[in-house]
Amino acid sequence: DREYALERDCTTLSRHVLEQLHSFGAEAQDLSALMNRIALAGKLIARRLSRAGLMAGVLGFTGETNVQGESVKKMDVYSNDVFISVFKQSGLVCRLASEEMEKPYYIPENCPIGRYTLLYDPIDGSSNTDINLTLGSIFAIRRQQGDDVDGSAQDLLQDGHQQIAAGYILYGPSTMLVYSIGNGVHSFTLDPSLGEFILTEENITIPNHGAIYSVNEGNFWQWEESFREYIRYVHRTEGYTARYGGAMVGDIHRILVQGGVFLYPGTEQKPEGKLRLLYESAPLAFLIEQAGGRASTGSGEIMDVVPEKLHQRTPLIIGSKEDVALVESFIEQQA
Ligand code: AHM
Ligand code: MG
Repeated sequence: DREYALERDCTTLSRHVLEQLHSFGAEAQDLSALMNRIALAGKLIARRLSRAGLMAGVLGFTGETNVQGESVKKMDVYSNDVFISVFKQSGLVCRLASEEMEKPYYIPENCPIGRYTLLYDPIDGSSNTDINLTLGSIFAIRRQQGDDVDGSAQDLLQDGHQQIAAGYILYGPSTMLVYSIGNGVHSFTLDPSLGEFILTEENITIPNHGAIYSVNEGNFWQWEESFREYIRYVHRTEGYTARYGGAMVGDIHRILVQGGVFLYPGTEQKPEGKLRLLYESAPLAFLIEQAGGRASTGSGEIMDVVPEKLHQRTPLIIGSKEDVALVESFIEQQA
């Protein structure tokens, strides 16, 4: 037996996506092209991040405030632009909606044929940007519904079941891409020397329970009592451990692999919490459910929430089935 690992090296993301697409019929080529472009965006962002500390003008703030009221970083802008650039002249995506743009960005030359919308958070965990820590990008693909004649994107205001693909790119010690097109969850690691994402694990399943709870406990006194009760339970019960990295792509990746629960509850000042439904919570919910986990708002499934506006926020409890159910049981007790 030769031990080149050639078989593994050749299991690239693009080959894998093609193999997954049997049930998509005429759309298969489109989806494979979409995933390839998302991968290219991930490579461009990863390349810039890996040299950020060596180059002038990459790190720090732009001085602007985005639609969320958050200070914008140069990497947020760059990464937002990367996704737009890779989808220009693709003929695939007529519009992109992101955390950094108040309204969707239209690519008019794609619109006659581009049947998809890309929803994305270009840099998840922005506070980690300037200190060389884990970051992510989150994405989801939806079919264009209707004509959106007035450009208000009303047709995007639908539940998470309308997503046809979702995933994230994790910028850690290595760059990983994790995706689902409704047929399991699969992870890939970027081999920088090949410029290819190579299969790491196919059909990932999240454990039904895990030791990790991941939440910003600095908000403890701003939560509803039910969340305080849950945290008190975790503190006095053996077998729990806290992990919170400031970028939920990293925290949720850990939970996908090891089990546990990530929470971002509502606070007094922000009853809906911080995280946005369409390009943060819903894509991650799609992915985690595909891996056998759950995602809840505390009163229902994330996947069932129909937003009223593009940048709508929602509380998020996501991870292993049993751990999500345990948090919910504390909410029910207080109700
Ligand atoms: P961002 O996309 O603007 O970076 O916000 C999302 C991030 C999550 O990745 C992370 O879990 C959370 O915000 C951290 O917020 P906080 O500092 O309030 O705990
Ligand atoms: Mg984000």
